[in-house]
Amino acid sequence: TVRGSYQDTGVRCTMLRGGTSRGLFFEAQDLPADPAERNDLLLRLMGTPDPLQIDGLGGATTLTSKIAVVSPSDAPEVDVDYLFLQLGVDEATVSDRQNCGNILAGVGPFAVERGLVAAGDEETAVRIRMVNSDSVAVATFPTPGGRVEYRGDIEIAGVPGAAAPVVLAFTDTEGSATGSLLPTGHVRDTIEGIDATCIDNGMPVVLALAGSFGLTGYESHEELAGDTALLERIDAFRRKAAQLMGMGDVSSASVPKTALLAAPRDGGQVCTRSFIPVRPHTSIGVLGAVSVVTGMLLPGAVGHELTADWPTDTSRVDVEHPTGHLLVDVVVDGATTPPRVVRSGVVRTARKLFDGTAFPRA
Ligand code: NQM
Repeated sequence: TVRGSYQDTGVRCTMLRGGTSRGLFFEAQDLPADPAERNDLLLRLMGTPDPLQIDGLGGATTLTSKIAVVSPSDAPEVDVDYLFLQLGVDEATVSDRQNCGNILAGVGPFAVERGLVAAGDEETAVRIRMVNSDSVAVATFPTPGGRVEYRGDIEIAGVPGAAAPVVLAFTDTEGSATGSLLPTGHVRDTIEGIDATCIDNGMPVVLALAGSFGLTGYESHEELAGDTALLERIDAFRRKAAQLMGMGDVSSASVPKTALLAAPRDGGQVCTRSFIPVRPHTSIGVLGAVSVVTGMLLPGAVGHELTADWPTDTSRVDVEHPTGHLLVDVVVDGATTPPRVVRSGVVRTARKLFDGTAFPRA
């Protein structure tokens, strides 16, 4: 059987850290073409379902249970297609309903390593179609002498040490999972009695002020993770929001995420606590942060009042999160109806951790 053969031969696999996530990267041709068979194989490689993933390659968190499937693209003006799959940890779930901007940081280097894209002499720009959201990102990273250079001096919050920059520029991220930037049709809604802005610029996210949930917004990850009553409220809130966003029943989906906002307190421009979708994030997702900032920039949105202090001469927005800062670049043209995203982007790093053959459990 197919199962048996993968246990004997294994599967060609590269593990990379992308931003603050870690994932298994595959070429599509090395995986079963049938999605059900592919998902079954991926769960057995990752060691899901098991809270420790002791018999697999996962790291016992959702941020380390991620998959990238990469293939040459037949779309015009695109080099490779990238399908992101979020695996559960203790539940046997595989979801293609969300994208991941952190794992994305590893896709360009992976494509060059595997010869899917020819490297430039100094740096390489890889045009990546993000299949989950049918949008394009351009990843630019150093390739001196035609080889990917992972070493560099860029530090990002949540990752020890420094590494080479991977600059990610996004286009067409509006409505990534829902079809529109403001999926409820409003810039502000009242959900479960709480003022909310539902926004989708790369990631569907529901924004609310931390104060609306009786929080300061400066709670630690552990405090939030231990507050069961809060997490239940967050879940009810995001499920109701999902209905208004036309996403249907999301009880087993990893989207929409929730982001709670507060005034900055560490030199940034907003302080965030995000939930993916119910467990608190140790930092914040890339596309999650891009969506948060996009929402806040819209007049009338939750948190828009905080943007009054933002410098007008820069599009670099410093987003505070539980373990540091994430700088995102978002430019919105609010003069049009509906508002239009002119550009968004972020700087990440990535590192190849191993390249070899991965063996699934039975
Ligand atoms: O928002 C976590 C992460 C993410 C997603 C999650 C992400 C993004 O931090 O682009 O990267 O939302 O589950 O990797």
